[in-house]
Amino acid sequence: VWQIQACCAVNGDGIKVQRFHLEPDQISWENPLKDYNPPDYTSESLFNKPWADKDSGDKSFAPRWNEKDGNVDRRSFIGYYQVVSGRPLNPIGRTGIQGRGVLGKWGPNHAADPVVTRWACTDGGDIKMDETTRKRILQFVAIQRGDTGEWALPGGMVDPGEVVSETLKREFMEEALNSLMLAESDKDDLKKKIELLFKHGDEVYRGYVDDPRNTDNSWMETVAVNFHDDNGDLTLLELKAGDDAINVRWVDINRDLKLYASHSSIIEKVVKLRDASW
Ligand code: RP5
Ligand code: MG
Ligand code: MG
Repeated sequence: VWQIQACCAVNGDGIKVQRFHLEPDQISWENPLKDYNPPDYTSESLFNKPWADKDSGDKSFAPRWNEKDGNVDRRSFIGYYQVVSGRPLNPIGRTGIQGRGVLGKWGPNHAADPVVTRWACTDGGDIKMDETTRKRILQFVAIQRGDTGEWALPGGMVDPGEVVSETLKREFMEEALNSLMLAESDKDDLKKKIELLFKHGDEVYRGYVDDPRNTDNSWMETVAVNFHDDNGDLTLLELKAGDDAINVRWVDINRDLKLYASHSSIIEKVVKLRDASW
């Protein structure tokens, strides 16, 4: 069931906006909901930000919905979305809040998530097997988010005009390797290493993210790519949390992991791909 996050309040400007309560069968727009009157909230922190859209009522705001709109990709991976009274409609359904919440774009907000993995090893250097599933245990690089405190993939928003393959590298460097705090020359050296390590990735997911920031008119979508480290090259890099991450570490993967948004369902796809323990 999508919109599991629809129960959470949206945090912004130091205030919590409580969502209109929805039962699972009230999420789909197909089911009429007579008294649906969710709070309309767009965070003031978005006003006049160059990376954010203007207000839906602003006369100078004339986006090309469902298209590549200059530098901004307003297409959804889910397909064509409707626009009602100048506002895109969340293709998954109601979320209990209208407006943009704290998201910059009306409609899809595109992100990219690097899933960097390796096999867990015993102290003796052998690959660790799970006793119940009799399969190898996979580890991934997880960050702890500063906003919610939850553990998550080190992903981030695709910058205007940026290609996803660059976002994957940039966000991993910023959040898991603290590249923003490096001197320019050190950053260049690190970038060269990451170029090599991220040369071959396997896309595991492209679609909607059940993100706690989603609203009826703005939502997250992502491309998740698995970079598997088979010969320990990535292990040589020193993990250091940076930017919006407050912690980073290799985490053993199993089905009980509780992660931010729908990240554990992305992890599950990597597990299937690598035939790892779940
Ligand atoms: C999630 O939010 C995406 O899957 C990605 O991990 C993240 C991007 O947002 P920020 O980390 O930039 O806040 O929906
Ligand atoms: Mg980031
Ligand atoms: Mg991030």
